Amino acid sequence: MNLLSIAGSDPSSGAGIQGDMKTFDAFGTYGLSVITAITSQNTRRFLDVKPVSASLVKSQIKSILEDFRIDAIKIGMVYDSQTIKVIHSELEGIKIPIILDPIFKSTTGGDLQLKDAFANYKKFLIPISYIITPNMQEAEKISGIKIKSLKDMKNAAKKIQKIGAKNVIIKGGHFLSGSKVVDTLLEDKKFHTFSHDRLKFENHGGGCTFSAALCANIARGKKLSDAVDIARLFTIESMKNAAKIGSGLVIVAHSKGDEIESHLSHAISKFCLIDNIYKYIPECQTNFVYSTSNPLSLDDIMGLEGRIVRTGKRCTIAGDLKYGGSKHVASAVLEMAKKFPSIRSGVNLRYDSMTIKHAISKGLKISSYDRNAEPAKTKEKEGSTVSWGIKKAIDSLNTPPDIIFHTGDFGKEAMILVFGKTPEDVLRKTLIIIR
Ligand code: PXL
Repeated sequence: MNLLSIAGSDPSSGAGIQGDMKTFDAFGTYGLSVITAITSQNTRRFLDVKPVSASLVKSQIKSILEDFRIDAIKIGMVYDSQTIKVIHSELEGIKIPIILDPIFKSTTGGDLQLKDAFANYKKFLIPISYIITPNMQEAEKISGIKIKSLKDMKNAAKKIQKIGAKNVIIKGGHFLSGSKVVDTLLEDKKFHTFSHDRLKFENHGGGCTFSAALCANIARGKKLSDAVDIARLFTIESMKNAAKIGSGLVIVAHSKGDEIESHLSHAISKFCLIDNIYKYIPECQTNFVYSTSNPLSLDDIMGLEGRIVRTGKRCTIAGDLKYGGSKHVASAVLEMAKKFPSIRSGVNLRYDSMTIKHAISKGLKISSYDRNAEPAKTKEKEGSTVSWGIKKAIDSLNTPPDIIFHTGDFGKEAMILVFGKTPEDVLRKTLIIIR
């Protein structure tokens, strides 16, 4: 998954482009960047800002869009009208969701947008956004409504939607009794509200973290209200973990997002880069899975909805990572995890007796089963062969094998399955086997 952030540079790396790249990474996505301005700031004060020329912003956007498939775009700081106009002309009509994070002031009070750019911001960028993510002050500025109640917040969201944003999330309403903070999402015509406890200290990077996390989760195909909720919880966690890196404000510290997805996604990318790996992709192609701990069903195991496909002498990743995305490899891991709960990841490779000999010589623990010996009863049951086979292969074992293979059956391709505790562990064993 590739995401693009069009935003300003923050040398303290809590917010701006640098913060976005860290958030994208935490969700296992690849971050590309177009820099609109350079700021000089730290956790105590704001020193200076200069925009990058509009023509250079334009050519940066072109350079990314002509080469990469982009799954979602986040727009953060845009300093002046010329930049706003080129971003609009480059992105207008594009079929990629745009997450617009209005940025007017830095945490330490510096101006991040020229006053005379605001009208153009409303005219050119808000209407091309799939969702806009203002906090209370920004929502008041854009809507012209003073927000003192949930009703005002909802009216402000409607007004901002009228300006042209398809959906609106206003963050940080603090008018409820007690210490609750409320966020309001206007999704098309429907309102959703979310609330959490107010955090006690100010931090640097929370706003950018939220919109970048939202961008990642919209790209991953999450339902909008779910994407908002995941991004909120991730941001709250990052704010709670905020660290005193400099001598002023604390800086958000990102936790790992969906660790399952991020580990698996990294491992799959590395797997595809292994020299000659295409030779190990079977006819039925490859899946690579990672399970939550103690899985109960295939829905607890993440895998590719498509496959890792052999394309000439390379591998291509087809489809997205989803819980329930794999049937065969996931069934094998599910069966393994019943007896050996530490085993949570697996990949299937093309069978070759030489590969098995090599794995044995390298000290890996091997088991196997005979598909021909499967009783007619389980054969009839759709999808049960793998579970039956794995069970058979581990029945008499006291420790988990690294590899289980079978040599096929009439019309059924022989196969090797590599198991491990994590995707990295599976990757390590795969490298041992094929080198
Ligand atoms: O958090 C908003 C933001 C965005 N972009 C840049 C910033 C800040 C806040 O300070 O500096 C470059």
